[in-house]
Amino acid sequence: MQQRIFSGVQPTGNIHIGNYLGAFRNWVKLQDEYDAIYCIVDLHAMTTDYDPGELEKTRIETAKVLLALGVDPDRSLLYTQSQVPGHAELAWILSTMTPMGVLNRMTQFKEKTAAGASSNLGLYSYPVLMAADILLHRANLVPVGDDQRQHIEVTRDLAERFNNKFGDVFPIPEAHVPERSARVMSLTDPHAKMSKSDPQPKSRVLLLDESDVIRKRIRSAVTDSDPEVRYDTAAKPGISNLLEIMSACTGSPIDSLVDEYAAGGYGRFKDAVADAVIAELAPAKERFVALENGDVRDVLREGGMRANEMAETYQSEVRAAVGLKAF
Ligand code: AQP
Repeated sequence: MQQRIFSGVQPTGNIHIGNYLGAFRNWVKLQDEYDAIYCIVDLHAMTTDYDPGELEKTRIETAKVLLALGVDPDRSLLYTQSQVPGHAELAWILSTMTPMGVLNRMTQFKEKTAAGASSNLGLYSYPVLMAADILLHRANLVPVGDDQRQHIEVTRDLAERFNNKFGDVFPIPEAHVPERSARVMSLTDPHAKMSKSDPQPKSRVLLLDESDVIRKRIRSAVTDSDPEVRYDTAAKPGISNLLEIMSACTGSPIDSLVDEYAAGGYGRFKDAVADAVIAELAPAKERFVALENGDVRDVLREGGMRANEMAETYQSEVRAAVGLKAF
């Protein structure tokens, strides 16, 4: 049987090149090799402060970005999490076997609350809902950025706990993290991950940024005072981050980029990085403009119905296993 992949994205706006290079680019590639399911995880987006009207807009915009990047509804299933009640139901079942100690270790919860997010129960139990998202569809592989490794470990642990207690229901999924650019760093602080919620817009390049904005962001990226372009994440984290981004966008190995740009100063190198990012994003930006919101809604409606049918079949197996078989 064909292996299945599942992955999700929060419709929280500000989709950036980290999301693209770390995850979405693989989503597009892998849809030819795997049975692919991609989900706009709107229930997750409610775990931090949000505006309902804005959420409505960003759900459509996120789907539009994914379609523009090449997620193809004829080859993949694309839908929103709230269309499929099985996500929340399975999350509840899994939560009954999640030790608090496991959740207490989660770095994302610690980082988000330290940055000012309210420490609500939904944010705390985010990894349980994420495990449910993946296990609901019996996924074998989860294409994500490096920041999600810890959550995939929790998913594997919960799948094993469930299988040991109730029988072999879930495959044990694996993370699929790209070799390069799995953790794109902030342009204003190369020690922190590029992030949608960073209050500084200068910290990221958005997929929908105009070319002149992209160039400005990259030119102002924090680097260091020694003008040699060299890959050294400890001594030159800013330049190393730009090298990773450029390598991911051009396909050229980092060594050959270093040979080409070692001398000549940071200005020339940063301009070349900007050219590479602009060229990489241009086709998707054109397709984004051409997509109609109505068509995107149709894709999501259809995807949600199919995902719900599949989830219902799978959930009846879970209900039977845990003693909740339908009468
Ligand atoms: N900086 C990054 N580098 C590589 N991959 C990244 N991802 C996120 N940031 C980077 C990957 O993008 C996918 C979708 O992300 P998400 O929307 O589910 O996660 P997120 O945590 O909301 O994204 P951000 O930008 O990190 O936002 P905040 O500021 O809310 O924390 C995931 O596969 C993720 O690994």
